[in-house]
Amino acid sequence: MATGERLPGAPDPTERIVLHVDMDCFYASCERKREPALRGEPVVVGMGYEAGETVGAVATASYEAREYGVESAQAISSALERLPRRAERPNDPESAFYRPVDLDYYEDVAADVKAILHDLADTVREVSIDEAYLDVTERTDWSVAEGFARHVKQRIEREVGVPASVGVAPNMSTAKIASDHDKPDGLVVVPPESVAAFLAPLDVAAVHGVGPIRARELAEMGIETAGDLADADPYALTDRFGERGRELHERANGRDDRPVEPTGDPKSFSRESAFDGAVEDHDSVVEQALALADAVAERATHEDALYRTIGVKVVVPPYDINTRARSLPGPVDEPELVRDVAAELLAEFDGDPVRKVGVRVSNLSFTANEQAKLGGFADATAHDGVGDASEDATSDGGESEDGDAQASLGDF
Ligand code: TTP
Ligand code: MG
Repeated sequence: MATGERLPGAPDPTERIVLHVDMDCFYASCERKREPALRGEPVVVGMGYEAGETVGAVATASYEAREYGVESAQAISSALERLPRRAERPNDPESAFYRPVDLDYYEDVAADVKAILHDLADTVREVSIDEAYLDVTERTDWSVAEGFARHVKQRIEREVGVPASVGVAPNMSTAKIASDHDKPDGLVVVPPESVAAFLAPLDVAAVHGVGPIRARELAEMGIETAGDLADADPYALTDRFGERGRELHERANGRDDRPVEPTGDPKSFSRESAFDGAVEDHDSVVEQALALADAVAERATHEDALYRTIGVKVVVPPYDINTRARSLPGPVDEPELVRDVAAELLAEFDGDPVRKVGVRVSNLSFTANEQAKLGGFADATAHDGVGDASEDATSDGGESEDGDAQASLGDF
């Protein structure tokens, strides 16, 4: 039954083209924009370097300064040991220009960059002052993606005057790794057929979510490259790191089906979880889905969101993604209804092996609408067992629960 067909015209999540932009040594580049004499020189942006000051940290350093070991979050005293102030050593090339943080100015520059990004993509997810994901599936094609990415870089450089690194890949996590791969002034395109070969040789620390501590723990398990992580036993990773371990395994394998969602109110809340292998016992699948339904409904309640559509996602081995959804007559906040509808939608998959199950509420409204709770359709719908609710299906491959760039891959 659940053979993984998609509705005609429904987007295939594996066919996204995602572009990740991360500005190079951003604060330092902004300083160079207004003070061109700093171009090509070691520049350190931070606090606490003025005479009489001793406490402060480096916000960022230009790549010339990084060659001396100066880096973000370092104590300013350590930076000054490595590179004294040019003001005090005018003729010493092994010294740096220190500048204070001027966030207002950097935000102005960032706004100009973001305006260009919005012009170049239908969907832009801004994740920090100097970083954004673009879904450019409709704007380009893999055969010309490199030219498109070059155009993005050139527009930023020409119109704003600050350098960016760009990564292009079929999903967010791989695009982020790609933008980081050849910094500064990087441009790395990883088409779908190259994802595995691109990731495999990278140091495991390149995988987003692997910091120095986790990298050490992974090394203890004999995992040093992203390829090692991709080949590792996901259950061993889950034992050691919990659900996060599974996410890292997915990322190392280049799998990440989160759509690029604009910042702001989320479009949906969803949770999903993978089984240890394919599960054929329908009751177990439903039981898991009910727990997910509760978590999703709780999240919606917490965010003051009403939802009009309740959906499920069922992944059948190897990677057939099936989504089903039902729309209600009006927006509700009804945890019981999420459970009931999820269980009903899953009935279609009774007997199918299931690798992963997810629950989602969408069609959200955030205006506190007490009417919905007090007056009417919520109760009516629950009464009727949603028998008169219209049914539809979505195949968007899922949406991120909170959309954060570091959001759990377990969300859809
Ligand atoms: P990043 O993008 O992490 O760093 P970057 O742009 O300076 O350098 P890269 O070329 O490696 O991307 O952060 C963006 C800005 O955020 C950075 O310019 C300064 C600020 N920042 C801090 O203030 N403190 C920090 O610890 C970090 C990491 C960044
Ligand atoms: Mg940056």
